[in-house]
Amino acid sequence: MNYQEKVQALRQRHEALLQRKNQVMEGGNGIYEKYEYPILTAEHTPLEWKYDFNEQDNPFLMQRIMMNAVLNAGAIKLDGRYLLICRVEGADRKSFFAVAESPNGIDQWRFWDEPVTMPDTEDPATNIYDMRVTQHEDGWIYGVFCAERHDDSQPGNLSAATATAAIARTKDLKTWYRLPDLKTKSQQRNVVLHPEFVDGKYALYTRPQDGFIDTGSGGGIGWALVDDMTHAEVKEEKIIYERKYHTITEVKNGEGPHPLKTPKGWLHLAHGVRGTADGLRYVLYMYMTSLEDPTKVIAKPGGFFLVPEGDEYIGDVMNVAFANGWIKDEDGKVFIYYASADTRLHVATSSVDRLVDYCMNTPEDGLTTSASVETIKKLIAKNRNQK
Ligand code: M1P
Repeated sequence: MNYQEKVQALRQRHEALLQRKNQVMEGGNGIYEKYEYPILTAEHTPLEWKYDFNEQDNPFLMQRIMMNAVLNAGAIKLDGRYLLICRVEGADRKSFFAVAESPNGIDQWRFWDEPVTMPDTEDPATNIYDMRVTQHEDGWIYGVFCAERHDDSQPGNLSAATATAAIARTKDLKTWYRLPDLKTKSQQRNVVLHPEFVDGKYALYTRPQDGFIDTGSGGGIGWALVDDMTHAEVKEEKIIYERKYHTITEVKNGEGPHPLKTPKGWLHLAHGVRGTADGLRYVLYMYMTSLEDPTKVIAKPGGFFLVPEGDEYIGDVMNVAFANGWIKDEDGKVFIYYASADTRLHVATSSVDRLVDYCMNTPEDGLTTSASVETIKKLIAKNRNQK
């Protein structure tokens, strides 16, 4: 094959991947459907980001810049278009944001030509990732994401880092206006902007943490009201979803995307983390809060909602399911975008009615084996009465 033929073959393979249709996987749990293929991987990133197509400069047709992963995406439906603001990670370990678009929310995802140019603050971050996107009733689309910097208070420790909630806003996902980072007493990751004003203020879901990885003694999903997103400061923080011993949130938890408003309450997707002999296990879980008081949890289904399965276990960080984006369609269909093993992105589909039913009718975690057995026996007895 000559150079041009090699380029053509490369482009054809890439195009076939982008156009591949996705199918619902058989079986399932009735709560949501998973799909056969991941929706976005490093292989989906545009060839122009990776190859120099000048034959003189790149006679071996090598990738000049390699991509490692596409994961943890914020999501929004804008002017009828399904859009994901993905965390793309290069071979150099740096994450950046890039928008991918699909005509149906399921397949044929295609990245926009260029990654997002995110302006820095006067204290530039080393790495940025995991954007939660909120179309706020103030008219802006906000992106709240993690900005990671070296912790210069520990000069001898190359792994010492700090996590801060960074904020930017846009009208079109193309031009982003960076705002000052969120001011808080502790480090923060997994900060999410609620879509409506509450008592005339902006409301944030927070995740206070003592260190870069450890949430420390406190943790849990917090709630804070903020006067002004252009100088956002958390003065008071209240934990609305605590971590609990011997549950899926024992080590830490964090809000996923912003909650969806339903007639029965706010529907939340979050992640919970527990320790195992093999490291941390990240799973997704759900809960609901009251429309009148969004800090009041009104439904707390026990256990996990979605976990990595099969190939999803394997990747850069094993045993991780993570989600920071979902889209509710006009007909009530819900697209849940989750990443597996910090490596690739998937979609699962459900509906508002099914997710509310799941939250309202899944038994709570009784926190002991005896309670779990009693819960199972109650269901068995109920089923006996069906005969
Ligand atoms: O590696 C799993 C996840 O770890 C972090 O999440 P958390 O702050 O809850 O520990 C984040 O770095 C996230 O990006 C990552 O997927």
